[in-house]
Amino acid sequence: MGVVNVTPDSFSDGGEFLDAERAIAHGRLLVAEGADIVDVGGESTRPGSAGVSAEEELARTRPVVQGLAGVAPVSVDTSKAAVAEAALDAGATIVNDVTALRSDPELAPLCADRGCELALMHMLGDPRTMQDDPRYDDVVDDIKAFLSERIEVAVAAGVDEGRIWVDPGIGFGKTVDHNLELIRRLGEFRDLGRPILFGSSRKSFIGKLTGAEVGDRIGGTIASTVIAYANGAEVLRVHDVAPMRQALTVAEAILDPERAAAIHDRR
Ligand code: HH2
Repeated sequence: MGVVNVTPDSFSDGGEFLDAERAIAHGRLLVAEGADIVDVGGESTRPGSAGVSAEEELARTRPVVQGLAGVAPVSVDTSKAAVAEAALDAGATIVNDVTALRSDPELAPLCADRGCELALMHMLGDPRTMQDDPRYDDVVDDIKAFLSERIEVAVAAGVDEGRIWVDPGIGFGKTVDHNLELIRRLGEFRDLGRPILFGSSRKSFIGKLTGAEVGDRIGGTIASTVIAYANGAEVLRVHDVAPMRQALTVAEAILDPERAAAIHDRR
């Protein structure tokens, strides 16, 4: 899953793709580099961010979704039903909600009605407060329980359980140690019976461990994403698709040679 942020303030690429034409060109490039999905977002969720109106978010994302819809499966990174609806109308097939249906009561019925895929992510609190001394009894067990409850909420609203993906939300209300433990024990999320989405791309725990600035965290992104893949993650959300695709092709050939051969034959 390649990231296209149509925002002025995303933590690693804010302002680069605010213009729709540039965002579409970037999405096309990510697909050419090997992305199977493009994730289009119009609101930053970086720590401390304040949020934008639905009108603004919709105006940013709709033309980009429209421009990429024929190129690859498109997901829309939003918590707002109005934005998701416009994106689904424009050709998106996946809704990626970092609040796991806690922001907008209209989002679950919309996803149920449209039969789209729905990614549910864990976040502690909201982006303004999530990094203020986050605490868990057991970070994996607590987040598994949260995701299990959010799956139930989605299913109760009519969402097909078979279309739900789960995401532990690396960096969303977690210390460096929480993030490392989540990656180390990611396989435990397989108990939920749903595909695991994982996003560590360029995140601050890599900077804290290595001292690398945000534009220079590909090595840490690859290490954490390959380990997540080895531990069962199926959808890997990254900004830097080309080096990640190469790393995953090699990881897959080592860990899952039959699947790698089948994919190789298809290409
Ligand atoms: N991370 C970000 C945004 N959306 N969605 C899922 N499912 N999982 C993630 O880990 C995730 C996400 C943050 O990254 P980015 O989009 O680059 O930054 P920003 O929120 O500042 O736009």
